[in-house]
Amino acid sequence: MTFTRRKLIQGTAIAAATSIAPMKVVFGQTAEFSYKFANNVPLTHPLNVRAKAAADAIRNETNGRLDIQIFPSNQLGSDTDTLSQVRSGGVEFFSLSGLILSTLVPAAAINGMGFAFPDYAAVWRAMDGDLGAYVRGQIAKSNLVAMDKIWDNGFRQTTTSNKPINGADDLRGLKIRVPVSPMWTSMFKAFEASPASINASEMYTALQTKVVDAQENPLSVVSLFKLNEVQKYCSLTNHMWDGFWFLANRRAWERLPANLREIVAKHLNAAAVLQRADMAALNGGLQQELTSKGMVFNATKPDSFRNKLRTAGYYQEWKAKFGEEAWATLEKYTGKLG
Ligand code: X2X
Repeated sequence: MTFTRRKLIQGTAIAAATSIAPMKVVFGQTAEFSYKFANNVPLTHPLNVRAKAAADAIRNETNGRLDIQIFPSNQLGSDTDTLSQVRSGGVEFFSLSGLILSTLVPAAAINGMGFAFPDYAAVWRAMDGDLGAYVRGQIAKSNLVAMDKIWDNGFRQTTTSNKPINGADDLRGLKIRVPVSPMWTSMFKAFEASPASINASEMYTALQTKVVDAQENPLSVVSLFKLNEVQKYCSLTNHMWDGFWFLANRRAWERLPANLREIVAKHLNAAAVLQRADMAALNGGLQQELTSKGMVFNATKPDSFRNKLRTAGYYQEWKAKFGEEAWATLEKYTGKLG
């Protein structure tokens, strides 16, 4: 019996038994591979909009053999939990900031070096070039596979409930939420702030209950997580660029036949490139939108922040941690750092 006929017959039988719309049952019941994709952003984030379109395209092109279900907003657990699940295979796909991934793969934090990339052009040259290839090589040594194209999270800005940040001095003593990663803690300690490592899923509540007074994220996250409800000031610090690696559990990835893997990679990588453009368009209008909702913006100059990091030994420390090869690869795209 051919795959299609079997599918039809099964679908008809189930539909007859349950009177649920047959097409839905056919896909749901007969997908040969049913994989979960977890992430930490809401369904409305371009990452999920494009991932959903890619999942649909993959389902179609594989004739329903691979069904990818999306679990947004940390529904399956915090980033730290989900990282364990994608390593063990409980979750097949997970998109994660390289900086958080660095708790497992230290090199993955490198794109988050403070004030390294001047603009998106430099980011994509590096991440689609040798720097990204280097990091993916390191990721491959763990139990994970990273798709070639990294997705955009964005250049990060600083929001607070109590004062604008104009220069490095304003960060001193600031209770600021950062994601769980040594790169963030180290940077904000160098600024003499008081960083608290908190998963994205608990960020809103931590700000609302004043466990912390500040956080830092791209404007897209500020808006889509509605942080403007609990934060007043937004200082355009652009202190680092952060992106999401689209990760697969290695065994789950290798379980897919080669032709399916090719289809998946093709659609996910194409979706990443489209998502980058969505993010650029989204970010373009967000300052105005957030201002209309009551946030107060200010521009900053990188010099005061960079000097503070330099004096604190931040660049030296990370150069030693990443090693000569990785550092030289980064500086190929950013120019001399530190
Ligand atoms: O947790 C965050 O701040 C977020 C959503 O930007 C990341 O995934 C790093």
